[in-house]
Amino acid sequence: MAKKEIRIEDYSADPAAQQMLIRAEELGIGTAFTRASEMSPCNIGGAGMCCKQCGMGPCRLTKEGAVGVCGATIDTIQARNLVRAIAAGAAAHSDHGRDMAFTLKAVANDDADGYYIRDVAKLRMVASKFNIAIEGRSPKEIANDLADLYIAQYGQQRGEIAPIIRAPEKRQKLWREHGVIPRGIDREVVEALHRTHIGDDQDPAHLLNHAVRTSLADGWGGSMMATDISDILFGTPAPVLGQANLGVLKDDMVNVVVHGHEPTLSQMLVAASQDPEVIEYAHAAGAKGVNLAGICCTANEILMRQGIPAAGNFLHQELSILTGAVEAMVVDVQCIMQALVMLAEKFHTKVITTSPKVKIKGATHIEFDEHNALAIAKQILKAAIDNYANRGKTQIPQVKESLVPGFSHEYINYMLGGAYRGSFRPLNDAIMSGRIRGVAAIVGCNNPRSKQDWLHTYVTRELLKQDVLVVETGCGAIASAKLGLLLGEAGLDQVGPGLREVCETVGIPPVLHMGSCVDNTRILTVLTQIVEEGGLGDDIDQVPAVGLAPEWMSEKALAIGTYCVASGAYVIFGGASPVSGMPDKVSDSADVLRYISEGWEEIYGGKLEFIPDVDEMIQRTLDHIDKKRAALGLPEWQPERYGRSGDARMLELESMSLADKRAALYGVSPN
Ligand code: NFS
Repeated sequence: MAKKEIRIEDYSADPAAQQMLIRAEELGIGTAFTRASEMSPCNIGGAGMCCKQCGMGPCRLTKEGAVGVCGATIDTIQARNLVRAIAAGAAAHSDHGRDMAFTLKAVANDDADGYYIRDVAKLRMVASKFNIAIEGRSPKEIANDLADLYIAQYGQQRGEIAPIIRAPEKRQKLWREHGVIPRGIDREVVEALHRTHIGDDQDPAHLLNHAVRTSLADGWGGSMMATDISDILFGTPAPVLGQANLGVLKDDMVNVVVHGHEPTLSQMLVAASQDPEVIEYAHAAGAKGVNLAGICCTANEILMRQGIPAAGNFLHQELSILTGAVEAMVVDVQCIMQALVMLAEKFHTKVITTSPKVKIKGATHIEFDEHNALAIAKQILKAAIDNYANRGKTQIPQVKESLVPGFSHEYINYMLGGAYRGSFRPLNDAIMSGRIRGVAAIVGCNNPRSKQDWLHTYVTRELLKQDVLVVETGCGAIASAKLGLLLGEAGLDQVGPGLREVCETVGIPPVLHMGSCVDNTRILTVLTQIVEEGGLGDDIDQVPAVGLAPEWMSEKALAIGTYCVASGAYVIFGGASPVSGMPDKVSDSADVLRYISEGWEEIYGGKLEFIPDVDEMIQRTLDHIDKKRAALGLPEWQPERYGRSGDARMLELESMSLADKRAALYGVSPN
């Protein structure tokens, strides 16, 4: 069969990406886009039907009723594969949190040159949640105790990890009843590996119960602590103006692209890039200075705090090198393609690895150490500046968009009520009245198996038309940013009338950028506060909200999806399910698939589903939101009731009786 011809426009919805893909084609260079189209995914492994847990296999269960050499059934194999993926995702996020905790400890003990406690209010708030004394104590004393407490969560063997107390009480009780509260972060990850070793846990439901416990060690553990500490050390995000896409690279400056996840390195590179000594060094090399730009979640970390531009999301890492204008790509951990080194050899770009955990053959390794961070950051930037002279012909796409990121949970609280009346009340009221139909969190990666950014932005646009408030993180947020959806005024004419009123009144974009992927815990905190504020049920599963990862690809995404489900959310992933089996060949292969949807919904009120069709994804989101609204006794969503904000509406309301006013505003019948 002849291979289907793929056009550049089918690879990416982003015009900057399209320009770079044309350049790659002209230069005869392959990228993840072309490699994905040349290599079909393995449909046996992809559907979770391959077991390679021991040396008797790998066993491929492709026939009805087939079992592995040890007798393992398809359900056991799929559950084991899923548990391992979730454990890897939880390990990645949580290990990031561990390093942050070590940095906090070092800062508290004056052993981390160049780092400071920037947000003392958040430090005090977080510490007081864990009954750490704050009155009359210095920030460093408090930070030292908090760091000790957080570090202890990793090695704890019994009991419950501390941050669990931040979930709604009803949810904690449910978790306790089902025995899924993590005892210690490392313990759950290790146990996931133990249980999935040959000859261990073989009951799919029992295995998946541990997947839940491991994911909670991420969402309400490692990731949540990572977010807390990043805010304490680098500041809790508030709206700033930023820019996104490859057009942020500059022809007359030394371009340093920071790619990866941990803000400890990127924040220090920001500081070093503004250091007079470094600027002088760049001038001497004939450049106007050092231009820093981010890729992936590191981009989000420095974008939402300092407004440092984002060069792009996951699939932009190779494309940025293809501009020929990047002197150094500095990477730490996670989502870094090995292809970068081979690609960089075709240009002058230096790939610099910095983490003791990640080395890539052919890359330059300059190891980062938080105790000596500023000096190392300067050394890295000087290596990039030295490389400026080697730059050849460049082609920087003149494509970039402005955006306003930085909507932390704390800022949302503030923006709705101001400094004196900070509250979630207005948001709850807007949802209760139907002005906002519900909330969707659209998160996760790019995946070259689908057109880059298209699913993210199509789903976002369609839900906005339906008065659904959208919050975003990770590479999904950068997708929306690049296509101009994260600016206050942009596209408000295409937003539903009720949501538009709220956005205009509060002065916010209809899509709120909440940070990096570890910051998905901010969404958990927002949902908890919505519950605590009252009027939308007493647990997260009652809130009219849905989580979506339309272009997911990483194991971290599976961990996030699972902790959101366990927290009560309906979570929809795009693309293929890793546990789909081959229903036409294997009769009982739908069991794990059904269990993580219907089974988990019965227990946790949330479910995990994989829906390849984008319109079905949107329809199921809206159906779920409406179902939750109805269960709460809220009025049906009626878009024609709103959209006339401002004085005209106030005058109309003034002439009404109190009962009619209530009916008009909240849909409550006067009787
Ligand atoms: Ni999240 Fe952030 Fe992006 Fe996916 Fe990778 S960067 S941690 S995993 S690709 S969203």
